[in-house]
Parts: sequence; C-alpha cells; structure tokens
Amino acid sequence: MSERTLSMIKPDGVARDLIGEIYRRFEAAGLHVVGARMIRLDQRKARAFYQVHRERPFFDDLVAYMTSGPIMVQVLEGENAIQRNRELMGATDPARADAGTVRADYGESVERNVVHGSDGPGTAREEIDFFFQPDELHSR
Ligand code: 3AN
Repeated sequence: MSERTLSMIKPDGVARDLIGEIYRRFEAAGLHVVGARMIRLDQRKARAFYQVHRERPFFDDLVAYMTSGPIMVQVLEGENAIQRNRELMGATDPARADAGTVRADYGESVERNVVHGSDGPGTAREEIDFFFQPDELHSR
C-alpha cells in the first residue's frame, strides 16, 4: 500500500552537506519526495514537535540541538514508506544501527543522529500536517 511519511534531515546532516546523499538513498529505495522545504525551527516549534519527549531528561538538549541550524523537512511517498524509511535510517542510537543505514554511516550520537522519520501511520499524519499544507504535496 502506498503511504506517506515525514522525514527530517537534522542540523548535523544539513551542516555536513548530506542532503543529496540522503535523498539519493530515498529515491533508490522507491521513496518519492512529494514535498520538501528547508526551515530553521524556533524554540516554540521544536518544543511542539517533540512534545511527547517533554518529560525526558534529554528534552532541553534535544530542543537546543534541533534549533541550532537549518533542517530539511520532506514528505516521502511509496509502498510501505513509513517502515522503509525507518529501515533506511537505522536504530536511534547510531552505535546500534545496522550497517549501511544512514545513522550507522553518518550518526555521531543518539542526539546527533542525522535523520528523523515518523514511527507509525498516526504520527506520520500528524507530523506531515505539522509542516505542510495539502497543496504543497505532489503525488506522482
Ligand atoms: P527516533 O527518532 O529513532 O524515532 P525517538 O522518537 O525515540 O527516536 O527520539 C526522538 C529523538 O530524541 C531522537 N531522534 C534523538 O535525537 C533524541 N533522543 C532519543 N533518545 C535520546 C537519548 N537517550 N539521549 C539524547 N537524545 C535522545
């Protein structure tokens, strides 16, 4: 079933010029970029995006990091896109990520782990709506 998921390239990925490499991996895996934008999150928006983690000890550090520079946000569309993108990213902790995944290849730590991807259909819908208007998305 074709579905959509929200992906982000985090500040470390943008700063290290990994946008093209990561988009290449999406496209090679059959994930079509149907909407994309470069933005810089402010405190309010970063806190809102990560509000499920607001009680966690790493929350303030995560917000500081995610507001430290521009990010790319994109919507990926394709068969099983949510799971497929999770497989491309690898585990949250780069040290535990499978070989050949984005986080294994480029992640520096559990915080500076290069990419984000929605973890299920509900969060995918919410996260896509958080960043994009319907007329900014273009199915193939
Ligand atoms: P994922 O991005 O793999 O779905 P989540 O949703 O558990 O992982 O965590 C969201 C983000 O919070 C992670 N991408 C990571 O940047 C950060 N994070 C998660 N756990 C930790 C931790 N123990 N220490 C620092 N940052 C963390």
